[in-house]
Amino acid sequence: MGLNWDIFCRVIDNFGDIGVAWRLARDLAARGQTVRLWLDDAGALQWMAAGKAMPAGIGVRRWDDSVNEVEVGDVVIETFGCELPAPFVARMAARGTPPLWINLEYLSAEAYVERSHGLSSPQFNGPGRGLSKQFFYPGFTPRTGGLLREPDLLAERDRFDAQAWLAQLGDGKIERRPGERLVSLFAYANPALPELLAALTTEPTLLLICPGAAQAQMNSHMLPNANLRWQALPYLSQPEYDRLLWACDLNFVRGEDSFVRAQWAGRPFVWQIYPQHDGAHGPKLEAFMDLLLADCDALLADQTRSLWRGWNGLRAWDGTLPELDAGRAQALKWREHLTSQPDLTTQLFSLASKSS
Ligand code: TRH
Repeated sequence: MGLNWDIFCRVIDNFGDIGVAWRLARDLAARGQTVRLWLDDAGALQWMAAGKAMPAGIGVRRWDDSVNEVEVGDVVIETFGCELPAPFVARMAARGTPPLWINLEYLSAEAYVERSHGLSSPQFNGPGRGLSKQFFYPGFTPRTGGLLREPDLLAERDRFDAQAWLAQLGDGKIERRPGERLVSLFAYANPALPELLAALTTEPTLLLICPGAAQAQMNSHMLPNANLRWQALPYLSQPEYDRLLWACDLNFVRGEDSFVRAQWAGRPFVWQIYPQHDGAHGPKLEAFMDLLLADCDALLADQTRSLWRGWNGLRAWDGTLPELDAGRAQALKWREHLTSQPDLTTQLFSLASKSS
């Protein structure tokens, strides 16, 4: 069933909003859908979508007045409460068959997600009178909207040749020495960075740092000893960033989308949560760790909690890194648990088929 989808996204800050919207658009288009992606700032697509031609089925549109001239699609996705233009909503209400109207929310493992996923908000007033907006919460359990996972993702990951891929990374300038542990770092500015660098010196390590705050924070004085080397990466396209996560032994990720992709990588990872002024990120972090570590060996669980809390500035950290082999087994088990649930796009399809 090929439908027309309108996805709206406002870039608040960083790259998570556009990252999720772009990944969703790509997944829909790869499954035969036609997508118009409305963006107020498409700047990050220059690197996120680099390398290949625009995938067939996706039209990236500037979120301006032209939105009021097009025919409304079968499904309208408002990402992260970005508020659709009133004239567009009025035309949604006037459409012969009203579109399925989804508000795609931020990802969280907290209990409210299961309670709120699927709730409807009937519009009694305003331009959308008569429509009903449905809240869609991604998540990690069967009573949520699931996670973005392309149908061939894990098979591609299994076929992946890390050695060959690394050889061409950064124009061939990334050189991993034999026996070196490979760690990727995508992070907000973090006062715990020196502690992390010290902890990484316990084994020969090559740290690959993504652009942004962490690269800006680094300088040569911060390398405690020769066991640890680092190299700066350029921005990679989304598929290439996924491959970076597949290639590394340990990944430091942040926000929402890189955090999810680290879970599909099946490698140990550390999540730097998006910090919120009211401290809401603390319980959000704990809720995810409770799920992730529910059936985990006690030592690994303790060390993981301690590292994650320390990396997020929530508690002191004693500098212990969990053992990588144990972490890898745990990451694979967690991934298996996640793959037993329907992915986000499949769940959207099932809502769309019920509404048409
Ligand atoms: O950039 P982020 O910190 O985004 C955050 C979060 O989404 C947060 O919840 C939200 O409130 C805030 O933005 C506004 O991290 P995130 O979510 O991982 O998004 C980064 C995107 O960039 C993701 O799609 C992966 C992509 N990326 C690449 O494509 N190439 C790269 O080289 C790198 C480093 C990232």
